[in-house]
Amino acid sequence: MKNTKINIDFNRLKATLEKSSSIGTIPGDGLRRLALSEEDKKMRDIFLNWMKEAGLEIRIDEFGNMFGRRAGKANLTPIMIGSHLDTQPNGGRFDGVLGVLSALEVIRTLNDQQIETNRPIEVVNFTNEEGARFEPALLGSGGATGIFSLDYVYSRTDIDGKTFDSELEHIGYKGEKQSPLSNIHAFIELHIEQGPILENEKKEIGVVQGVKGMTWMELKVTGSGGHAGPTPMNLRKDALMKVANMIVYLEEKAKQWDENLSVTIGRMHLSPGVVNCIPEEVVFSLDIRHVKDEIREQFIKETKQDLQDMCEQEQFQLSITDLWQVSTTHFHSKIIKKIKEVAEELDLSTRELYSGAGHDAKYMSDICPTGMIFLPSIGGISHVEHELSLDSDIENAANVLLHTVLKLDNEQIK
Ligand code: HGY
Ligand code: MN
Ligand code: MN
Repeated sequence: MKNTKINIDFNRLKATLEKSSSIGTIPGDGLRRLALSEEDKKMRDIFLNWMKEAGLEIRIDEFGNMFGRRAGKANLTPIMIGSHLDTQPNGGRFDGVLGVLSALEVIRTLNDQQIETNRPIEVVNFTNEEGARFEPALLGSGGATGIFSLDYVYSRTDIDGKTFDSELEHIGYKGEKQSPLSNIHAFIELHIEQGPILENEKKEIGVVQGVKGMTWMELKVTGSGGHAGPTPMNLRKDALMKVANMIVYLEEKAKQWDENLSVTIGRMHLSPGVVNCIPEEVVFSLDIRHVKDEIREQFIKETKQDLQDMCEQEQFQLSITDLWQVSTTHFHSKIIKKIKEVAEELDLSTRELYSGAGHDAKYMSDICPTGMIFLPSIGGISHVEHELSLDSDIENAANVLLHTVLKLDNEQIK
């Protein structure tokens, strides 16, 4: 840390992070803290306590989003900072968590330094950012910003058929219905990059320009079942063999299409799903992302047609369900500028980039000036147990968050 008046207390942030890293642990240094699970509840309870200890005014909304407000001198619109505490089933210790705990550290530092900001500062933990247990992603921030209706969010079910509604009730975080978030001065989210750019280019801070657009779909291929033994190969309509061809086609088309296009099949279920029965039906997910909406949309249009043709040619049925889609988000130019200024004032090297990962900042950007601060991910990896970021990078990014808040507190943005 170089030439600045105040710093966050990194040892305290590290201890806070270590406490979080002990909730929902899985082998390989990872975390399994699925939204609205017992582990999520445990972490929420601890975070709630930390917010109370920091003297914050607590608010929990109908989506289980947790807010903690530190009053400002004047009753101005707040600066909001935060991210998510839920993880992937094989998640790491930093994705989302760092954004929430760094926000808490900013509050604790302002308290230590007895700094009275002009504006209220609000810390937030958004529910179900990952979309791992309840699809799609960003249900908490999407609900809070009025994108998703309460009924839609509450009706989402996990793999066991449990609803968001019942699970939120069960963990005791179903708050009061509130009107959609509005009148927020700015939202800043600190997050690990989850990609290789900052590390490869040896840059300390990522000044995020926006979030890539993405589409989630579910495809169901239906063929014919049968006995694994006596059924001749040429008489089969094996849904899994068909899907295998479709996947090879998807990979080849994506690679030829554009190096910035990503296509992922993350979830698959086949039935009947036993050794000696020919798969009759396969259901699988498709996650398609690109920073240019028109490129992503054109790829999807062509792919849908090609996959239909591939199935019809051999009398397979294909049904495609659109689960979720968001267009590319471009963050507020003045916020981007401020984050860059702060990083440079702290003598930190910067790199502007778009995020390939989705974030709550995407929906917050629809309702207020928004920006993100990235720190490097070791090996550029995330959504795995051994996701890792260096202490020095964590400290740098948290200080950029602190000073961005202070800079925004004194300046007009609109
Ligand atoms: O899907 C995403 O990019 C985020 O991790 N939820
Ligand atoms: Mn995240
Ligand atoms: Mn994630």
